[in-house]
Amino acid sequence: METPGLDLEQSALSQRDNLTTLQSHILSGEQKHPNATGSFSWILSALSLSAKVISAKIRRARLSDVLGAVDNVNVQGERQQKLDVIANETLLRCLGNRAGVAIVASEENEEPMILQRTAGDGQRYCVLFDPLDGSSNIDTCGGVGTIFSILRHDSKASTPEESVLQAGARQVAAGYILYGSSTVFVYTAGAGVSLFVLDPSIGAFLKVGDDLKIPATGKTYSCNEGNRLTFPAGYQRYLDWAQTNGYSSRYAGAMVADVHRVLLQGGVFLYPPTKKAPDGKLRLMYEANPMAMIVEQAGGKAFAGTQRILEVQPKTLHQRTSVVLGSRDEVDHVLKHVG
Ligand code: AHM
Ligand code: MG
Repeated sequence: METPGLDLEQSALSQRDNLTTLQSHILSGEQKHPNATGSFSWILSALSLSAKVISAKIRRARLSDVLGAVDNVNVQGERQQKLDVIANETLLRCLGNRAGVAIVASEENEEPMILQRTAGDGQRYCVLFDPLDGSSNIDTCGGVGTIFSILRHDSKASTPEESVLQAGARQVAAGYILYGSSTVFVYTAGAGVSLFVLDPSIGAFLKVGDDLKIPATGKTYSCNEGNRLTFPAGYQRYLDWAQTNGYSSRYAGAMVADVHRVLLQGGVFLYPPTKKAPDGKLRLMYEANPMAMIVEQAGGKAFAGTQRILEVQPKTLHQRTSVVLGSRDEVDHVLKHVG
């Protein structure tokens, strides 16, 4: 039977593949857990709704007044782009009425927000997100994304911040949405990584890949080489080694786009410490942890210096970290020079 508007011949799905939407994937995941309350599924469906709304806004950039900067400076001291603000508000509005969400924390807001104050039932979650990663790409039609991390809420914590300050290894789920030449939703709940593509003609994310695996090798490195002279010596030695061994450089300037390429094609993504950002630029809780969970679930590796990112115990919500992640063997090559 054909679904109106869905051109199966043109899609990656063959005529014989079953069609699975993100929604049905989530529901079948829930059925595997007899004690599930449905809270977790509602959160994922809120994230899927946010992704569709944000994607639609991005697709209309330049047609609607969504480009450029607003007057605000966010908690990171960066000028917010209009779409940063729109994406942040969309996520807050979609997650705001979901019963399972106890706390949300956004890269754009200084403090985590408490959404529900009722007594904890052990099934409530903290949702952390970077609403629009790589937003400096927006004005030039480059790839941008949303990154999210879901943690169990600690109802005994005395402050919202205390509840969310958990090592990445304790994430219940993590994922990202890449608004690129198509909109893709990549997610893991700890049992492999699944990939969905938004079919705009029917308004649904369709599954195109399950249990993704990063190739163990890939002769591509992805970093901002403009900072090379201020990288610690080990990273500079790694780049010398990579360049003399025939590696190519690929850098989109948006972590979501760069990590997505590494996930599908292999290679390594690195954002080392620099003179300007001695602890690294990327945020542990909003960017590094969720990406590290996805990469590890896909058989890759993710390190901050010589420590596994997922084992770093966060001290503050907006903490920065250096990042090396991607194909198993490629991360090892970097660590051999850095360690
Ligand atoms: P953002 O969340 O403010 O957009 O910043 C994070 C982005 C990452 O997506 C990307 O990997 C990195 O910053 C690029 O930084 P640089 O311009 O220093 O290379
Ligand atoms: Mg970001």
